[in-house]
Amino acid sequence: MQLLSSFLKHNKTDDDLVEVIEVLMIACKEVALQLREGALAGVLGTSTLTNVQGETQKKLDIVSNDIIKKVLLDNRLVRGVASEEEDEPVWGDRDGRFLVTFDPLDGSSNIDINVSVGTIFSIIEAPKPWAKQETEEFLQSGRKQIAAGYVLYGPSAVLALTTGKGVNMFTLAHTGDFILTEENVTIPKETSEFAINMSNRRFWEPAMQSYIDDLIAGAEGPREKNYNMRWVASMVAEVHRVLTRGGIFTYPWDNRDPSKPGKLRLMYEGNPMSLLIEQAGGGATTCYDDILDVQPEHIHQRVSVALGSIKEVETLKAYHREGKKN
Ligand code: AHM
Ligand code: MG
Repeated sequence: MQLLSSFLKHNKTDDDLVEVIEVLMIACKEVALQLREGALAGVLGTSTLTNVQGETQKKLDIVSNDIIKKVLLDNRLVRGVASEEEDEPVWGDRDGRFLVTFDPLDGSSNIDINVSVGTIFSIIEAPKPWAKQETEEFLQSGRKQIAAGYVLYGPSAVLALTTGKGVNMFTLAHTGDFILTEENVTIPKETSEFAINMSNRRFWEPAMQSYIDDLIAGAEGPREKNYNMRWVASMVAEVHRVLTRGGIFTYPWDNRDPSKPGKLRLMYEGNPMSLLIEQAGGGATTCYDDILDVQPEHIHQRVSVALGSIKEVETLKAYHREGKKN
């Protein structure tokens, strides 16, 4: 039985990074407790507030954001945090080495129906720890991440973590420890399972429409095999399924609002999930380019996301390269 901290130390992870990951897990344990209590803790339902993206915030979005933000900013190694639920970065210790971005409770539309949600996080080095604290410091491409992961709050709470040397999973035990339960997670190269919100079909690019239509056509169609579909509407649960048994998950660009290249956010969702997927041998693309190579222009930027089993991701990219139309 290996505990998270001893696993990281055994793998020669930088001591400061171990400290920040441990601190983050203290916050995630508190979030897990709040979720478990649900209605008993009076945390279900919607607040009267909206976030910078105009989305109504659930009470638990705010509770989780406050817990994670406080725990991180109390640590001397954290120079600043950027959260999906905050308008601007929030600054901590000026000499801190790390910047942390997070989505405190992804999939929060699922909270009130008691379906899995999760916390997603990404850690980068502050480029100039001695300089003025400015938003631009966060605008680093996903390749610069030194650690990324999520905690899935499902039937069990599971941490999936990468520090750039593969992906490992840890399950939260009743003792409060995260214990290694899956080492060197590897995504199967091929799959027959896809995840997309089909109700948006009419808004997609023609290439995405024909790719999905061909999956649905099954054994009689050009792909010559049957595919199954899943949609939890909770990215952490979808990515966990993909890491566990393969698949392709996509929330692509659509033309509902031309100013938004997709629903998901690059810094809080796209980048950390893409690093996990690539580290487990899968692919993560905007449908054209690697998500990890996208240069962020602002912290709440959105991105088209398709990730999962490498061969399926390559096929999806080929449809887009060829601009396939029905
Ligand atoms: P959120 O960060 O506001 O919770 O939004 C992100 C979530 C993802 O977890 C999920 O993949 C997607 O939104 C579901 O969207 P939809 O409701 O359109 O199916
Ligand atoms: Mg989210």
